[in-house]
Amino acid sequence: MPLIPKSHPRAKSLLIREKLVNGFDNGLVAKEGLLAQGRGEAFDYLLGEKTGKAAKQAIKAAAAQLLLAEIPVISVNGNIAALCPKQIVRLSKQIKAKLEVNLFYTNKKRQQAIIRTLKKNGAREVLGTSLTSSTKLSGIDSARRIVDKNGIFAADVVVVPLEDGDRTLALRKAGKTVITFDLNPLSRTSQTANITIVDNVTRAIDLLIDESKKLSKKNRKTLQKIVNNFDNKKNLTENVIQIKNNLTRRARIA
Ligand code: PTJ
Repeated sequence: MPLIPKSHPRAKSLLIREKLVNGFDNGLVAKEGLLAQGRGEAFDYLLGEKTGKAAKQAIKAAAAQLLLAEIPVISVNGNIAALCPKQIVRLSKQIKAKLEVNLFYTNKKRQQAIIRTLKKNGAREVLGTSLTSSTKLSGIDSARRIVDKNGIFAADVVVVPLEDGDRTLALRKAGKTVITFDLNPLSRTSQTANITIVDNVTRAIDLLIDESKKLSKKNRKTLQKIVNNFDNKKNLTENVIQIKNNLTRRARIA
């Protein structure tokens, strides 16, 4: 008998947890990554565990921004490699983005395990481990400062899903456009990114792939208009209002 029966009311959420735990057992996820998932889950609960209107708008803006990019790069950490390796590779192919492994709790063994997983899922090249092309991004003291000259360092648009607090600002200061997935609309990363998708990455990633496919038929002027019309601060506020409305509704039911 499976430990998580399909009929369990929280089966979906528990199965996502299993992916993280398996990712930890297989050397992809940092211990702290398990805690990060817990923090995300709490916000997901408050958001109603669905992709809201504001998240859909952010996904559309992110797709347009990625299609406009000259050198888009997707930064991959342990949680992402465990949660959605197939989709992250699919997205990179759809928008012609490079993949770069970049860890906060860095170690060589985990880097290699993540690269192996991405390659098993169809990635041709994964940057982030070459000593000859590595360089430092200023304004960060963590291991995340070590980046590839041909990857994050050269990028004009960087996707940093499930990010800790210190890199987005440094990337912005380096003139890059930053897109993130973060269930916490109040986090420093959410507040500093150009486009924050406030949704569970396991739901939003497929929507971003679909939207990128759809928008790839549009011309640059249309894509630029979508980006220009997007206001991240306003979008984050809408997410906070979504949480507030959910809580108000639940307070009435209780
Ligand atoms: O693999 P490493 O070494 O690079 O480490 C990665 C983690 C995630 C451990 C590291 O970046 C970290 O400590 O992140 P934080 O500071 O815990 O922030 C992670 C953010 O992602 C939090 O705001 C969470 O709410 C959010 N989050 C967690 N799970 C999800 C999520 N957002 C979207 N989808 C999720 N599944």
